[in-house]
Amino acid sequence: LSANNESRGALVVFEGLDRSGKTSQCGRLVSYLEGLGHSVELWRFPDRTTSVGQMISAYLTNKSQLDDHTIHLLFSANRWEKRSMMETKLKAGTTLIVDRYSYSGVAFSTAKGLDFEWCKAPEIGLIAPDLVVYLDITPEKAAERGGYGGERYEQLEFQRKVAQHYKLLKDSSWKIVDACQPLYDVEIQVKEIVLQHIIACQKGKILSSLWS
Ligand code: 2DT
Repeated sequence: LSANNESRGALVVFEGLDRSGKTSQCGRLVSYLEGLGHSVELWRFPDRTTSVGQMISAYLTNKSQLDDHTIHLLFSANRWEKRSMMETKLKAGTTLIVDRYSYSGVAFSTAKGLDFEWCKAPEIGLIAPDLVVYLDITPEKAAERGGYGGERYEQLEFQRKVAQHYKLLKDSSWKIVDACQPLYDVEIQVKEIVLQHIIACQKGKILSSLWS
């Protein structure tokens, strides 16, 4: 199943509320795909390693205060600064498993009260995912999983709003997976869906842009 030179990698994005299991599922999936011989990388947004990412990290950990529009644009800039590398990797045949993307950007900022179309605008022209896996869990169940960290946004009332706004973003690239199931059942479903999409990309599915 390893990619040949002519086939591209798939852009697979994981979205969902905090504590929905995104990070564990992404990690397990990447190990599984590596085991099958795929060229695959695990990415996440925000990417806190860049200078923009460090500003975002300071904001999320309450070490700095920023206007809501400003932080929104920084999250977007953090994706734009990785865009060309993303395209290069995909075209070279590497599948990217990405923990959060533009949907988090729009869902979280609109949950604070920013305008939906305004929030989408800076994302236009970024690479559209081939697949968005939405790990679906109610905010209450997610909270029961214990220990939101101390970061901004990790509060039940706010997560309720985020959940409502995620729903407005759902399109044909989304697959909703019930994240209340045992971890292992979620994992099996995720693997199956993702493999189908990797194969479609190898067969020549074209790359497209957000939000068209
Ligand atoms: P992690 O806990 O997954 O590192 O996320 N967020 C994320 C936004 O508000 N806008 C964005 O564009 C992205 C990618 C979601 C950190 C927090 O940042 C939020 C949770």
